[in-house]
Amino acid sequence: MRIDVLTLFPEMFQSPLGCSILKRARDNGLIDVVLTNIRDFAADNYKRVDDKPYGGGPGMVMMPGPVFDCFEYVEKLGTEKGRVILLTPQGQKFNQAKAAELSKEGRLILIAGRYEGFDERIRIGLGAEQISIGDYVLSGGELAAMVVVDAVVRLLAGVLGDEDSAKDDSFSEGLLEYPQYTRPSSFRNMKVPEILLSGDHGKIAEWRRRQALERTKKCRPDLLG
Ligand code: 6GU
Repeated sequence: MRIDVLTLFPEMFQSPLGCSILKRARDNGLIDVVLTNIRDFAADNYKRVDDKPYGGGPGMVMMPGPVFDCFEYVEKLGTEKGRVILLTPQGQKFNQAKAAELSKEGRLILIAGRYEGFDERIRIGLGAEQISIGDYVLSGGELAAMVVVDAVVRLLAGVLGDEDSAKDDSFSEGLLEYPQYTRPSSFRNMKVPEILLSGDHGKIAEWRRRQALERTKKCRPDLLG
């Protein structure tokens, strides 16, 4: 998968992309992440990318020109058109189903905004879909873009080893994950449930399923519908 990210702060992405699973996926050639700085497409000598909102009001709005020019440059870097996604609090809320859907694509083009928002003509002109990662306000779309990249990439074939397979993850079956334990079997007088030490794989699977259900009922009843 090719992932292009258009952002005013490409340096924010270096650390998440340079560690752990995302780093391994890049090193193994499973994903190609290309960061492009929208400011490089500013038209004036001050490198301006934002301006005051028409009609007044607080904050600044991302100008359409630099984002369009950046997008047109980035689009040509790849062979396929890809899904174009604006990260904005106005978007559809991101979830595991959306991550699975995006993981089927050959190319994603993510656009992270700063300031009070994008000039509306960016969304309309680029035919972009909008994604939000939750009902709270971030200072910009960069962290949201990283969340989307991480959730999508770990679903790609070959990214997770068998050891950290995604199939038992919370949400993948519409339930939270069952409780996990590792050594020691007794820690500060808290014991690992006996069943997990029993070696009876049928019983263990049944216990885990019941725990996942109970946990979901208690912590996230909304998931059970
Ligand atoms: Cl995508 N952007 C911003 N600025 N805030 C958010 C968000 C995105 N998703 C949730 N909050």
